[in-house]
Amino acid sequence: MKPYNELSKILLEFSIYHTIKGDAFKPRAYEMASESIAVLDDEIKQTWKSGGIKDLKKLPGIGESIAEKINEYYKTGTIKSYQKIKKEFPVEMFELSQIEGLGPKHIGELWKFLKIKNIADLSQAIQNNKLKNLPGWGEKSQNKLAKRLKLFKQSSDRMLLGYILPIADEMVNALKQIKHVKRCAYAGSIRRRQETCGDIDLIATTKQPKKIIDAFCKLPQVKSIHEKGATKASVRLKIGVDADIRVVRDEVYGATLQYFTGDKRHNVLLRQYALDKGYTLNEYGLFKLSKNTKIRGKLIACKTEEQIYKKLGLDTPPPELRVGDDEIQAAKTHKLPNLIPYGSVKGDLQVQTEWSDGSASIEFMAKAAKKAGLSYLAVTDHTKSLTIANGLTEKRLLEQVKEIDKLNKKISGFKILKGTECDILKDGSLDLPDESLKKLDFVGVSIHSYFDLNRSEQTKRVIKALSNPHVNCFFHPTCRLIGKRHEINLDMEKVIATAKKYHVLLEINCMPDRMDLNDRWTRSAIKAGVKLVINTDAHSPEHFNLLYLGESIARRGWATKKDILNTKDVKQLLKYLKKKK
Ligand code: DGT
Ligand code: CA
Ligand code: CA
Ligand code: ZN
Repeated sequence: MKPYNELSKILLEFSIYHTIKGDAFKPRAYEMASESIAVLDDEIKQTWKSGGIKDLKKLPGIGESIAEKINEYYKTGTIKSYQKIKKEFPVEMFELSQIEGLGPKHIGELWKFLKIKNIADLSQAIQNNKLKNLPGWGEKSQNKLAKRLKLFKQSSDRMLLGYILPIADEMVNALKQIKHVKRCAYAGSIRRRQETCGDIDLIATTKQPKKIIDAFCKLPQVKSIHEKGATKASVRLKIGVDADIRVVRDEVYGATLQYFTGDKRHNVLLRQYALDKGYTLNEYGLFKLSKNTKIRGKLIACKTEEQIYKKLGLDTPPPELRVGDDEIQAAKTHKLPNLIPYGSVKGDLQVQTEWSDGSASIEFMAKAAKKAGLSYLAVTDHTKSLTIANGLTEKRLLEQVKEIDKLNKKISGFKILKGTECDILKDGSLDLPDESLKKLDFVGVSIHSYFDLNRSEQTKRVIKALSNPHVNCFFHPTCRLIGKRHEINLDMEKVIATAKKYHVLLEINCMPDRMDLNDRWTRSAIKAGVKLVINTDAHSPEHFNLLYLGESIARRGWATKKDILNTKDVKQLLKYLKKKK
């Protein structure tokens, strides 16, 4: 589902391969390099072009040997040592690793015992009950994997917003460069900022449709062409989804954009609403209904969306709200919310550093956040029970607190807050004692274990954690990973009420596969009067650029600026947090 490019896939396969071989350090380095290349390929290539291996090595998480491999790939389009690995071990490691819970160790075993190379082989083996008899597997783990495989297959034809939106942007920008193009935009689920999208829907206006269609079909993102007509085309992209384009005259831009933005339910309701008022609405415009159905009625509006909604007596709902729920009613009574504008978040309150499983130092992360336009962040490294993430003990946390004090003296115009992402243990107690929590500016808590508890146990566990007087925020509350892990079984209504009672903030986590809270729970929380924060959960510097994803969810959840606490500056934020103490 991620648009891993070839190089980032290769690097991830190196990581998996070295894990299978029992290497302790290489895997993590390759994994981080793979992530960086997936997100920042263009920038990294630029760095390489201008400064070669030497500058590549300066990037966080890229050492000597990885820099050499990246160099070889950019130069020759392949890596020799990688081809050698694939001969010895001809397994689609990347593909298989996309299934939650299928780690390198398992991938190695599945090849060793059953010669499983890819997803197709795996499905077959599960169907034939082959896994349960493997050493260390059993019926239960086979069933669990079968479920995860199903979830993976269900979602594999949709792409996460965080990955598809930048590509849609690139395509729109490329088409806008063409002389004959007057306007160009993406519509559909991407414009509505849905958490996953089925395809890219583009609209362009021009007097020369053929030129635009030709240019669209030749974009570098395109892999093959499904259909190429005079005013529309449909293609397959290299990243594994389709893109459609519709080319129209500039006069009807508004009507076409409205129609193709959807969603379908919103359009159906709006069309019915228009009919009731004596109009008909389609992708070419809003027309007065004529008594004689053979004559097309008079054109009323088509140039802009605003014009169309206005002629119908409605305010224009922002695309994020167009879901066919109660937005048309709100538009009619001027009750649409004043949504939080993009770019409103001033500080990031969940940031991991190299003290636990992040890739960069506190100072580096602070500088990157500042560069991304933020004025504060909270360092929230994991705590000790999360051993795989090198979680902090009380002692190390104290050392970190001292280091942050020093850094704050050194850096100007930016504030680093002392925080934690403290694990909620199975019984709802916290992984750090109150004495440690007391010393921090910002205490976030989260669940990273026992995802399978039943509803009443899981809810009790969370309520207990949130009732600790030092807790400020509940991170990624439902723990779902889109396409990989379902929401944990939690009575969210109760959790929201608890957050309200104890003044605990709920997080909207911006990681593309988390987006947690989602739009629905965001709206419920706001209705209940709970304050929220939007955090990137950054593990490396480039993650600060993901804030817009959380803002998308906030907007889809009808949030205004005042609902999101980290739109405040650091002074006001600290004042709010102190009230609790
Ligand atoms: P997706 O691609 O599954 O993430 O979701 P959308 O909403 O982008 O759906 P898509 O690509 O099938 O169509 C784009 C928009 O075009 C959709 O939101 C509304 C409009 N549209 C497409 N087909 C129909 C239809 O049969 N009736 C109506 N009213 N609108 C349609
Ligand atoms: Ca679409
Ligand atoms: Ca479409
Ligand atoms: Zn976490």
